[in-house]
Amino acid sequence: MNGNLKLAVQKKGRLTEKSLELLRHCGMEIENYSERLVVTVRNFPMDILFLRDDDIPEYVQDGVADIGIVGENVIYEKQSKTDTMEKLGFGKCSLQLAYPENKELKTLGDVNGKIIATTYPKILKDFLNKNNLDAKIIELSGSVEIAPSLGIADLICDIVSTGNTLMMNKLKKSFKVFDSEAVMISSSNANSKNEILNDLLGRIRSVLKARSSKYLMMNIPKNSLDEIIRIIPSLKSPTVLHLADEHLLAVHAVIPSDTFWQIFGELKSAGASGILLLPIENMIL
Ligand code: PRT
Ligand code: ZN
Repeated sequence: MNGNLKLAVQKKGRLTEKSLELLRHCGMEIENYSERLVVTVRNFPMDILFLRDDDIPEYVQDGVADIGIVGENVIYEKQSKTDTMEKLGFGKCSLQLAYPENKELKTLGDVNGKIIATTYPKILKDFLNKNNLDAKIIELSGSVEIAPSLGIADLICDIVSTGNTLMMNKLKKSFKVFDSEAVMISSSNANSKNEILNDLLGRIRSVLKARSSKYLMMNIPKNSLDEIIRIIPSLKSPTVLHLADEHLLAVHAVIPSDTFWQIFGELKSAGASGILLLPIENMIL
């Protein structure tokens, strides 16, 4: 066994590409992995284990892998004894109760006495218990959305992302049971490889930070500087530069990505022109 950090990633599924993309943004050179179970990163002391997502919590819990990337829904369902180190901002979805369009489900209490099909019986059971509800759970291994039309369940409890699958099966979402996104989990064993792990986490955090921020550049009339500074939700004090035209200034600032369109109109009204919004590759604060 080498001393490399072992990271478990989903072999083939919704989290695979995004997980590898994140690692590549962290500077990792990962060769073509398609049919391999283990790949060693060329320029970082880490082996990537490709597994089914359902197996990742247990492999990490048992120390076969030191860390893993998996959805919170799977961690909860598997009741694994692992630590969540970082939310990764992708694989976002929610587990929702959904029912046939031609039926009514007005209050959560209407769930009482119903039959609910799901692939997440543990999460659903805890949700029902927490809300003092009594319903029968049918566990299916897939294609939960067809259970009501087959007549084997009144409702379903399934993962929803865009809502297209529900719509195609004439189902309506009603109550949210659980929110999920991809997270990095670790086992207690990972401690012995703390240095590598801290290096990886530092890189991941700086990439995530950079993704949630943008670099804003614009020219403004000199006399609107105070107003512009008030409008910009800058992480730090904005940079103000003189231009050849003495009536103008250039203002640069790092802003949270999701605020740009909220302030765009105000910036224009305050006289800003030549507005540029650029992605940030990496950010170390
Ligand atoms: O083979 P393996 O066991 O590894 O993969 P899997 O088929 O069990 O999982 P996979 O690849 O489908 O999903 C991996 C993880 O991605 C899940 O555990 C969630 O954390 C996350 N995720 C995010 C989703 C979705 N979005 C999602 N939309 N997982 C599943 N879905 C399915 C859902 O089950 C339903 O069938 O997509 C359908 C609904 O999508 P919309 O967009 O039509 O609403
Ligand atoms: Zn799975």
